[in-house]
Amino acid sequence: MSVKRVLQRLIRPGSTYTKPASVTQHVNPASRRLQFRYQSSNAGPDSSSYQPSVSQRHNSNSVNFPGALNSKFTSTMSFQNPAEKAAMPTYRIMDADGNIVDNTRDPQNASDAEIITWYRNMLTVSILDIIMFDAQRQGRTSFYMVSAGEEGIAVGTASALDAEDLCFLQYREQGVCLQRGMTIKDFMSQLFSNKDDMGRGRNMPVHYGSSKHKIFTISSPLATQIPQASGAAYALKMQRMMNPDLKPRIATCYFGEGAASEGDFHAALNIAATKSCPVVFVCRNNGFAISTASIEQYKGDGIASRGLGYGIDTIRVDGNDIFAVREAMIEARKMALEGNCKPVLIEAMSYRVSHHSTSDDSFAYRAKREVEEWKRRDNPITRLRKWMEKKGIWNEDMEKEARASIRKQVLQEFSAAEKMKKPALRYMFEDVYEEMTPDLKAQMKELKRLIETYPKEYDMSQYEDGIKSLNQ
Ligand SMILES: Cc1ncc(C[n+]2csc(CCOP(=O)(O)OP(=O)(O)O)c2C)c(N)n1
Ligand SMILES: [Mg+2]
Repeated sequence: MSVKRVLQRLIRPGSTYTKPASVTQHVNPASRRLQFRYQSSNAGPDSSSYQPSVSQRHNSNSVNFPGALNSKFTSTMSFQNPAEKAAMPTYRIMDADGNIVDNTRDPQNASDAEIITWYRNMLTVSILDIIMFDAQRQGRTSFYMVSAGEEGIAVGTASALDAEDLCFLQYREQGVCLQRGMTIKDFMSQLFSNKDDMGRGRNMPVHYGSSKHKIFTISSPLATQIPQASGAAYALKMQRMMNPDLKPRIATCYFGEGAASEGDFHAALNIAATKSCPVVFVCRNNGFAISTASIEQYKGDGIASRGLGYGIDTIRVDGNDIFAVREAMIEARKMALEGNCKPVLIEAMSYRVSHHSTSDDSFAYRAKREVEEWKRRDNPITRLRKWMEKKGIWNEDMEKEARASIRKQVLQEFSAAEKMKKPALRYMFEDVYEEMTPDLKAQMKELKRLIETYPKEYDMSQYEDGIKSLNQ
């Protein structure tokens, strides 16, 4: 289903169109006050945040122009230099050795069993990654992207979400899918584009989507998901305005620091801030956008500084610390839903240990030694493992058993998915529109004619229902 249709459905039923606010300028000669009055022709969900009047008082010591409120006048000329300001701190609960930094409190309000589930999910992602990367090298799949080093960000943030929250992903967030209940079979069906793939084989490998798990289908053009998430969050907010009995929900949006260079990122943050949308943006800052190191991509203080620039509550967290990431998301979700709602930005720091994708050889642009050092020094999986071992809820035998059983399950699903038929060819034409258009019907008929004319060129046995699926 197209995003437009999904959003239309989200907004229904009974939604009303909110006309944009108009701005009129009034000069009151008596008080010599310049006023900008914002009038909404239809008091929308943000009417409470409109400034009824913004005025510049005579002899005031601070600027009150409508474009910059409460800025103090100064007679010292000084250009603000961002390089002189301290970088935003990085929040962490647990250090690289698995020790709790602030041991005056329990790191999590979660049971041991839940923490073990997060650990197993991170492990599953990393084992799936190794097997699928090799499968691509053997020519058994066309493409794959691993999340090595970023499993903690995905699993930790997802563990703090409600099952009904909406998720907009980039592509390196398999951990979110797993934590939300997608199975290894679901992954394999998508990766092999077989008949059980929820996307019916229409997308590149790794571009997962699942309406059941409220995961919008991943799309390759970078950053498209960011304004979609702002829009969906706005729709969620409007839904609740029309029906306050509805459960509060947020949209979450994941993207890399490279995607944050796209115009869509800026438009999305601005609209989310000005319309007070309940969306939590999660930027995975892994240091690279394919071969472009972040140091070459921007001059500012990471992506977090941009959140502040848009008036958004922002936190930077240590992405290798699953406890910190989860806690930040719990708090961000709460903040996003409070009062009139608002967006929140989490910048989760990590290092992309892997190549960008199976199409990339990262040693062409970075030293192998640097990568090896990161692997050895810090990792979200080993960090949590060390913590669990110190707490006495994990040991070497459990590790061996977990790795062996996950590996076995992945391999079983791999070979089952690989043998399964491809989706019926008819799905190339169906679902593009609610009803198949005359053009699409003509194309489907033409495909059938071609296959019948050149039967040796097309192996129809691998497609569900063979050529029959193309009957009108
Ligand atoms: C609009 C657009 N431009 C370029 C690309 C090619 N491309 C795919 S991934 C990528 C790097 C993205 O980096 P980042 O957002 O940091 O995510 P990461 O891969 O590091 O997880 C680029 C440039 C694309 N898919 N879409
Ligand atoms: Mg990146």
